[in-house]
Amino acid sequence: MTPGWLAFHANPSQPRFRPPPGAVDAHCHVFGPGAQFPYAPERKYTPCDASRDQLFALRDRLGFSRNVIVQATCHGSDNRALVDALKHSAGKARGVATIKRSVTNAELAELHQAGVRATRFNFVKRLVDFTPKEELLEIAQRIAPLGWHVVVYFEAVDLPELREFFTALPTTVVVDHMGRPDVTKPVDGPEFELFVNMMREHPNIWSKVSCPERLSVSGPPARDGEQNAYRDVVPFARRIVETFPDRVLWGTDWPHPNLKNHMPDDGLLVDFIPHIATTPELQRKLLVDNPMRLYWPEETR
Ligand code: 0GY
Repeated sequence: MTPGWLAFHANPSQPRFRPPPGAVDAHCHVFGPGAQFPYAPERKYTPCDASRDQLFALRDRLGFSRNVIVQATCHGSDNRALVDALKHSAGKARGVATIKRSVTNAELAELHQAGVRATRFNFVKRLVDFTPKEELLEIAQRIAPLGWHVVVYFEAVDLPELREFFTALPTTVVVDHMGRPDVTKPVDGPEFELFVNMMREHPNIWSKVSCPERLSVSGPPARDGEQNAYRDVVPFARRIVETFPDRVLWGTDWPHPNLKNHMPDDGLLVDFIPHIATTPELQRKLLVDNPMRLYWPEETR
């Protein structure tokens, strides 16, 4: 297990970019507090405590209206912190849980009632132990009738091996962080093309264009120049937003678990949005229409 953690940014700057009304932060987490909701024994890192109230305060500060809270590996399949946050969100948060094959129908119904609308399959080897694909497929078949979808997290080098599994899933599939492309490679090179092609051929596959701070090699912005923030990630995210404007989501990834060196300023992450979604229409789809359709469909009919 990785010892220690980096604390999230204590005083994020006020973004210059104003998200459209009703904007959704569609990838963020709550952690613990560990004394109340202990971290999973099998976790590979220990995060900083990050409470629901701190998340909701950040939401308001950044100009967002809603959250999609994603279960991270440090809480394993114990979704209590997530459910607690959903229940205290006044309907402004929905969730992505981690579930095991042994989950009962009653437990699924309880998660649904709390606001869970998806399950997450994590294939990032540094984060999780291996789960056989037939188990995951069985879970996907259990959650499909609830109208839930599957969120997948993996590294670009593993896509050739995982593609067949992803494209066989019976639900909408949302890919975290564009499948973690190597942004030192060309945006139209074979590795990213494999991902773009998968989305092109499978209209049920969506992508989060999130986490430039995890993908960037050029690094964070200088204090006075967010124009250059994570600039090497821009062509990748922009390509996905412009090619699939109705199947993209964006999130802060607060409180940025498991980052070893650099902790982003969440305000500057929001200022990254107009670089990747360059028109008000693309911004509205990315931040409002798409996440609402996926997580609050009853409000968009
Ligand atoms: C993220 C990214 C990471 C961690 C997790 O579930 C997790 O622990 O997703 C990571 O280390 O890249 O999206 O929060």
